[in-house]
Amino acid sequence: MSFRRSLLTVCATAVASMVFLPHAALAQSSMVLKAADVHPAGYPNVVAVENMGKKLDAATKGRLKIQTFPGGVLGGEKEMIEQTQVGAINILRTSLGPIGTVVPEVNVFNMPFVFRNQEHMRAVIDGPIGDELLAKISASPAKLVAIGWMDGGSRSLYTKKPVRTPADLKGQKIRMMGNPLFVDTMNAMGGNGISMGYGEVFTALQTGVVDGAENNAPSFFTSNHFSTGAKYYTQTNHLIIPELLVVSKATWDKLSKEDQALMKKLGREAQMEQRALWDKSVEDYTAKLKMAGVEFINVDNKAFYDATATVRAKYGSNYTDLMKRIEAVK
Ligand code: GTR
Repeated sequence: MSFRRSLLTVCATAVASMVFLPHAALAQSSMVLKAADVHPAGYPNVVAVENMGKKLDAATKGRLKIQTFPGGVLGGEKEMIEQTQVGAINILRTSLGPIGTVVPEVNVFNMPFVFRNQEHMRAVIDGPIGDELLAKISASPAKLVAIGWMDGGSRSLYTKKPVRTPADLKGQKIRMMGNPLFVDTMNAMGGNGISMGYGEVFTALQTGVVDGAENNAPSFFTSNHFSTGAKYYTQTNHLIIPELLVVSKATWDKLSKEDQALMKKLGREAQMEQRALWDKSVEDYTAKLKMAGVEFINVDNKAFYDATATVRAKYGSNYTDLMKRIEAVK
């Protein structure tokens, strides 16, 4: 084929494909979605979002991709929520804790001991109540579209002095996530709750600005907080807070209906995939913490449950019916 003929063939094919391409496909531009997380590469939530990106890439033939920014490189969780609200970050995996300050309706899941255990929390987020809360976030003025839950296990206390009862927390400054509900929770548990971003906790523990903090085993290990002398890990399991995958509303509105449906489907798949990775990582990091000399202290958490009744009464009065429905989930 001569050069001229082959050029003509290329042009003709290009014109034909433009003619036959559906209008919607022409309108959909390529996008690389920035996905942020405070956790490092390899953490279950980060891996689940990376895998979601691979599926999205394959399903859209490279038109939509996800680029992950782990390790808090785009800021602390509070700042990342703000950046997602304005569309500077497209996808965010965040704890529901700080989301409670922008969508107060979700605080029902942020209350101490609202779930009986992790299985109960999973049954709730997988069912109609979980869907309702995702919808509430998306319908709120927060400019976030919630496309799936993730597992954050349960949070327990780590301190430099052993804690067995609420009385042992007296005078101890304990870092809590940024939401007044958590400061109230720690104060009710007997300590002094100090609200602070995740990225500042290591130095605060090292310098004695705080005496302890609270988190799940994977976060306790990967944040290196255990290496600051906070080596007593009291199994209070006081907060079982699910985590979220949200898309910036500004980004969402640029997606076609089909792409939005695809993102929702992949968000739900990420929810299930992260859970399997999560269970494995809790086991691994628990073993690593023990190897590093962390002492796990088992307690009867009834005393902590009773101490926080005032917090459930104060915040729960906004969700009396919902709390009954949560309790009724088997
Ligand atoms: C982790 C959670 C993070 C962050 C952190 C914290 O368990 O996965 O999203 O909220 O806790 O304590 O700030």
